[in-house]
Amino acid sequence: MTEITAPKSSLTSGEFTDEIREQLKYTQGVTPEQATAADVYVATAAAVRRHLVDSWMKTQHDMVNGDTKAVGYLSAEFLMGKQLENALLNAGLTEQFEGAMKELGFDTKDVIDAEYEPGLGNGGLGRLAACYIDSLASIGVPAFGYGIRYQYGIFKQEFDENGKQVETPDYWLVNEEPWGHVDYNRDQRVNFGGEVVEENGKRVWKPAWAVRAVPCDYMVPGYKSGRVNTLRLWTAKSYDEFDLLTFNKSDYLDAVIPKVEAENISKILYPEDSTPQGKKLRLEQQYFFVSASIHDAIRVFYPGEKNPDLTTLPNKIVFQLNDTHPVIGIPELMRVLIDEYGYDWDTAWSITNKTFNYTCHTLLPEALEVWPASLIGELLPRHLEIIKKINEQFMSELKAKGVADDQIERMRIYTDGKDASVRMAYLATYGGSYVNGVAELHSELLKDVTLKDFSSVYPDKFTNVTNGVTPRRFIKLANPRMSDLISEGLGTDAWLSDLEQLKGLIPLADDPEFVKKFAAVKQANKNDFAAFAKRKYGFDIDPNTMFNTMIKRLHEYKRQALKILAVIATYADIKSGKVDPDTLVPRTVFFGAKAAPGYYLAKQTIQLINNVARVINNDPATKGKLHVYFPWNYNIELAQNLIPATDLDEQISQAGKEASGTGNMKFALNGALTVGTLDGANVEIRERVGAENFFLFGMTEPEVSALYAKGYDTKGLSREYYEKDPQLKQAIDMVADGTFSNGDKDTYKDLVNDWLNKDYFMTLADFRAYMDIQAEIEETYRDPMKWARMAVLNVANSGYFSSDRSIEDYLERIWHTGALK
Ligand code: 8GP
Repeated sequence: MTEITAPKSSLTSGEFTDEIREQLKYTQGVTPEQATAADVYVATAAAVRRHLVDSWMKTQHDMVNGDTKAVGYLSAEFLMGKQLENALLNAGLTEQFEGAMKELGFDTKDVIDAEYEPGLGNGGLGRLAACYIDSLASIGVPAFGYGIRYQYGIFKQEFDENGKQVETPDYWLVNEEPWGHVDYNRDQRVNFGGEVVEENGKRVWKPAWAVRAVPCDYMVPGYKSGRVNTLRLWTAKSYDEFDLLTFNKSDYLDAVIPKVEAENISKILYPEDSTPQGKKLRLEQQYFFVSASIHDAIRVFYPGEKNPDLTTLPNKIVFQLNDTHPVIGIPELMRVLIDEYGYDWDTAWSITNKTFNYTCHTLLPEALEVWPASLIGELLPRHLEIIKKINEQFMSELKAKGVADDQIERMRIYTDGKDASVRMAYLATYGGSYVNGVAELHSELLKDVTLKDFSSVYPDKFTNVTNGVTPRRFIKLANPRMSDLISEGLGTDAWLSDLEQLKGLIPLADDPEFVKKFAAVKQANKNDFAAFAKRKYGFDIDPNTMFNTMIKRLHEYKRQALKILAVIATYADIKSGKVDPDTLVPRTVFFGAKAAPGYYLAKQTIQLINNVARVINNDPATKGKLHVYFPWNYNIELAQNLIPATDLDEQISQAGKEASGTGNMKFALNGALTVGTLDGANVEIRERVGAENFFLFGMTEPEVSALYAKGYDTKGLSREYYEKDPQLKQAIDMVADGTFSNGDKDTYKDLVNDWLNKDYFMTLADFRAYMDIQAEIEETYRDPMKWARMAVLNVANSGYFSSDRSIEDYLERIWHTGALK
């Protein structure tokens, strides 16, 4: 860990107030009396940025002039969350801010709330990127996050009167956005289309059109490191405002078409999670940001050099490919080195191979991007040639290594024939130095299943880095009460940059006074959440019930369906009198989830959950005993409010499907107990917090595989589970009979059909085990001290899941670099 302990700034509140006043005057043009909370937010952001500028410039200077290799984190998504509080914390200005707000007569909360949350990511993959750039800066490693400044982030989710998801565009730039600095002078030209011709014995790309990539820079301040890195997000601009000839013919709309088409590239984030969309625009986006970033890195590290020695590039920067989205960077760097700088193929290959590494974030084979060769050929003809040549080299290399012909065929990066295509995960695996999965189980499955052919030939390429989350945002900011209690318990707040120090809390789990305080913190957080939910959603939540939360993207493999079927089963038991509601632990179940707009069964599940909530919440029979709430538009803000208030969190994916999960880590670190399967990082969380402090249920990955082998999904075996288990049957029958659709039997028929005839993710097969574990959960919850003790032990033993540790692992296993001196 870094030893630099920089700001607490010596600035006084009064001085900070003056700086904010100055910004109000000169940037906003308002007096403090005229200012709204939104004005004060913008002015404060500008004032904070000023405090970061010197460290930012120094970090850039040291990065270029020192001998520490930088990290270029290439990611199509950065799900940053609101910036103000985080920037204040990392700049050491939190207290000054509080003082300034008092002086100016503003509520800090109103000012923080005025920020519009940017949603430039879909879920786990994008949020992980945000945690990683926070940790890189906090450890003091020079780094660039490179991505796209989408004009529209992940869609806003609303529910209509039938409980269906409705998507509306998320125009996050409606108001002033004070964090980004648009740098028109450091733009890059990105070419597309055209053809490749032979000139003087060389292949020369003659592109048909070009887009101007303009960077917008965001400072990424480290926590107490004195370092500030850069998140550089590219915007697509047209080189032509409009076509004068067409305009003169009075066809204004046609005249702006080229501009609109060029600028479309950074218009919207693809709202897919874990499934790729084979869209041309998506490939354009990928190439756009990767090409601009590679050229940018060369500009930064070889300033002003006409003939840079790019054989030193791997000593200057290492590029991490965040999933397959930026993999076109491999042929792009080859092209740049060969076509633009005149290197021979082998030298270019050696540089490229050393510069790139690839992180895979999925186990769903359909999520590994495969691009039609024809599309690559149309947009990037020179790259297609290079990819074919890489493939030839690869095939020969495999042959020389004695790999069997059928295996070589299976490993093709470029597949010939009518439907010729390019497998981006294979290109990344061969083209870079290392491949990592994001949790131990995931990395094992990558080696043994998904990329087995590759790991058998290149075993040393494969490694694991278990994900992590930043404790600054997800403990300190999200859960200030618990943070204070931890600091009180440990006698220091140094744990915020060395999270394993939480282990010091282990003895306190046996100190009843501490455990009581811990329980009181949870209760206070629940009270706060109830108030927040009332304000924001109009919900009337009873904070004296167990808060049971499932928040994540909606996907069949994550099995929100299992949770809602269990809720329905309990409801049915209450209604039929089988269960006396007074014997149940009163429970409030929360869901938060967006479904990809084109994902039909996921959207049906949302509709079902909303209607189960409507029916149950309005039924006097379950009043005070069982309630369901589905706050819409799940985002980072909701996560930061709900996670600290949760007693029990759900990590119930089918074993072998969730690559890692990071929500599971945030919950454990905030003192929620987990009910979960042996999947993704759950395995490691359980190992660390102790089996006795984790509610495990369900099939293991080998059991899942065995059940597939029996034909579970192909022979309709799920129906047997339905027939055999009256409680399950009852729950599914209620979905089918219109109980949750005002009597209409068709509303959920596709969902029900799927459960009974296919159920690929084995919801029905795991239902009984899931219901059985509930008894244990309830019994434990009835003993508040026991529950709180287990929660303390979850917090104490989860320090490993800091993203600082993940970054240390990347540094050691993959990047081979470190902090700036
Ligand atoms: C997600 C995984 O589903 C999740 O388990 C993991 O915690 C997270 O990445 C961060 O590693 N994966 C994706 O979002 C993903 O694979 N997205 C691309 C395929 C579109």
